[in-house]
Amino acid sequence: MSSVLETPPATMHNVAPIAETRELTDGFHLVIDALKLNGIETIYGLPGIPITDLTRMAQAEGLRVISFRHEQNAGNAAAIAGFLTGKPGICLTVSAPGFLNGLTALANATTNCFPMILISGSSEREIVDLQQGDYEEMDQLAIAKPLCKAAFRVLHAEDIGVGIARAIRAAVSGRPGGVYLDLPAKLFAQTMDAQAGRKSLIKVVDPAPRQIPAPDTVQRALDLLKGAKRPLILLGKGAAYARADEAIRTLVEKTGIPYLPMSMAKGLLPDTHPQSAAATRSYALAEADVVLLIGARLNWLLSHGKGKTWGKPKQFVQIDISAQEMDSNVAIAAPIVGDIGSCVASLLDQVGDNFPQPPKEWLDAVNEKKNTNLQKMAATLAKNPSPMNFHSALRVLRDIVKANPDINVVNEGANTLDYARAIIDMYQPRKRFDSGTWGVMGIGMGFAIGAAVTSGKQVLAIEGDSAFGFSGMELETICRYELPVCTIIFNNNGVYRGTDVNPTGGKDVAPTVFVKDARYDKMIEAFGGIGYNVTTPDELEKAVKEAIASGKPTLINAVIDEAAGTESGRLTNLNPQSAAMKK
Ligand code: FYN
Ligand code: ADP
Repeated sequence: MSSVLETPPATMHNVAPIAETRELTDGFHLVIDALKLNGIETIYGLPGIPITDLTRMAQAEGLRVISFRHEQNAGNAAAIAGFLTGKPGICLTVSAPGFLNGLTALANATTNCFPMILISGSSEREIVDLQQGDYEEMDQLAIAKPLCKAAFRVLHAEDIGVGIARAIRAAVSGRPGGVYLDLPAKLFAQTMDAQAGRKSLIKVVDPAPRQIPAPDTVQRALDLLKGAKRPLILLGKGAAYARADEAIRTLVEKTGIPYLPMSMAKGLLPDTHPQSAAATRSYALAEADVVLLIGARLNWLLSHGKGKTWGKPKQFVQIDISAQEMDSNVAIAAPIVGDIGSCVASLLDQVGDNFPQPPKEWLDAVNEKKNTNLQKMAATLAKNPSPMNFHSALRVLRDIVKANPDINVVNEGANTLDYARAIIDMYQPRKRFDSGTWGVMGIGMGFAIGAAVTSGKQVLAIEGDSAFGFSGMELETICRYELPVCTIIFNNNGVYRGTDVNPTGGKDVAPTVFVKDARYDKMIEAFGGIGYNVTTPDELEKAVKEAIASGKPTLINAVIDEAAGTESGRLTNLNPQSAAMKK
C-alpha cells in the first residue's frame, strides 16, 4: 500500500498554491509490499527500534505478525515454517542484540537446509562504519555473512524490491538455507513516488527452479542398484522437504529395497511400512552393500559414512541438489545431482514394473532382525514401572500419534529425543521437527509455534525438562495467540537425569541438577493456559486426550523417574573422557 502524501508548496510565499498531490510510498511500505507480492503471509519477530512501526504496518496491511519474547525462538519458528511451506520463513528483529539473538536460528536454519530470511533493522551506517558509538552499533552484515547462505544490505528505497527478490531466491533455490537482509533505520522513512515504487518491486518467477539430472548419472546409479546384493535406501529431511512424497514411495515400493528414515524423514512413508528397516538400523547400515541416499548428508549423524557403523565395504548412490556435497566424507560411486523430485522421477522412468527385487536372503535377514527388535521394544513398552519412565510415558504418546496421524510432533532433549524418535511412529510427511543437524537444544517452542501457525493443526511438543528451558518463555506467546500446542515436559529433575550430587558436599547442587519436583504446569497457568501434573501413564493419556480435544494451549508436567536417562542419551561416545578422572 502506498499513502497519498501532499507534497508541500515550493515556498510559503505562494499566494494561491496549486494543491499538487502526489502519491508517495516509503521504505516501510515497500518492504511489506515486496513480501506480500511474493506470497509471504507471516512475519515472526520481535518489535523494537527501528522496526516497531514495520510490525504495526505489516499487521495493518494484512500480514500475520507473530510477536515473540526472544528473537531466537522467532527465528526457529520462521525456519520451520520455511521447511513446511517451501517459502522462506521471515524473522524480523531489532539491531545488534536482537540481530545476534536471531542469528543462532539463522545459522541453524542454514545448517539444516531450511529456507529462512532474517531481516534485521540496523543503526546509522555512517556512524557504524566509523565506529563512532551509535545506539546498538554493529556491522551486522559482516557478522552474518559466514553464518548464512547469502547476506544483503539495502540502502535505498528503490532497491528494496531487488533486495527482497535476491533474498528469496538465495533462500529457496538450490540447497535451501538462511539469508540475512540488513535494513538500516534510515531506509524505512525514505519516500519515493508510489508508482515508481510499485514498478521497483519484483515478483520472483520460479524461485526454486527444478534441476534435472543428467541421464547418464541416472543410468550409472541404476546399474549399481541392480547389481546390489544388499541394497538400502536412506531418506533424509531433504527428501521430506522436496515434497516428492508419492514418487519416493513408488520408488521404494517398486525397487523393493528396505529403507531407513532419518529423524525428520520419518513419516515420509509410514513408519509401519513393511519395507522400513528403522527397527534394525545398525544391522542395515553395517550389512548393506549399495546405499541410495536421498536428501541425507553423510555427516556425524551417519558416522561420516565410515567406521564401525558402516561395517562391510559399500558403494553409495547419492541424490542431492548440491554437487559439492558429493565425496564430502567418502567416495560417492554414483552421484545424481538435481532436485529430488526430478531425480526420483528420472529413476522411476527406468525402474518400471520389473525392477529386479533385492535377494530374498537380504530381505529375510532384515525382517528377522527387525521383528526381534520390535518384539523386544513391545515388551519394554508394556511395562508399567513406578515411577513412570521414558518408555511407559512414550508408549502413551505413540498411541496418541497413531490415532491422530496429522498431529505435528516437535521433539528435543537428549533421552527424550532419542527414545521418542525410536518409539513414536510417524505416518505422514513433514510432521516431525527436532534438534536436527546440530543436535541443538532450544528449538522447542519456536518450532511448535511455527508448525501451529503454518498448519493450523495440533502440535505435541515433547520436551526434555532441560531442553524446554531454552525457549520456555514462549508459553506466553502460545497462550497469546491461542495456539493448539500441547507441551509435554519429561521432568526428571535435571539434564540427562536428576540424581547427580556435588562431589564436594557443598551447598550448590550438581551442574546437571534442577529444582526438584518443579511444577512446569504452573508456568502456563500464569498466562491463562491449562496445566496438568501427571505421574502415571493413565494420567498422561487422559491429560493429552483432553488437551487435544480442547485445542487450547496446554502444558503437561510428566513426572518421570529421576534416575531414568543416560548421559547424553545415545551420544555418550561424544563426551570427552578425562584421563585424570579415570585414575
Ligand atoms: C528404532 N529402533 C527400534 C525402533 N526404532 N527398535 C524397536 N522398535 C522400533 N520402532 C532401534 C534401532 O534399530 C536402533 O537400534 C535404536 O533403536 C536407535 O535407533 P535410532 O534412534 O534410529 O538410531 P541411533 O543409532 O540412536 O541414532 C541415529 C542418529 C540419531 C545418530 C541419526 O541418534 C540422531 O538423530 N541423533 C541425534 C541426537 C541428538 O541430536 N541429541 C542431542 C543431544 S543433546 P540398533 O539397530 O540396535 O542400533 C546433548 O546431550
Ligand atoms: P538428514 O539430517 O535428514 O540426514 P540432511 O540435512 O543432512 O538430512 O540432508 C539434507 C540434504 O538434502 C542436503 O544435502 C540438501 O542439499 C538436500 N536437499 C534439500 N532439498 C533438496 C531438494 N529439493 N532436492 C535435492 N536435494 C535437496
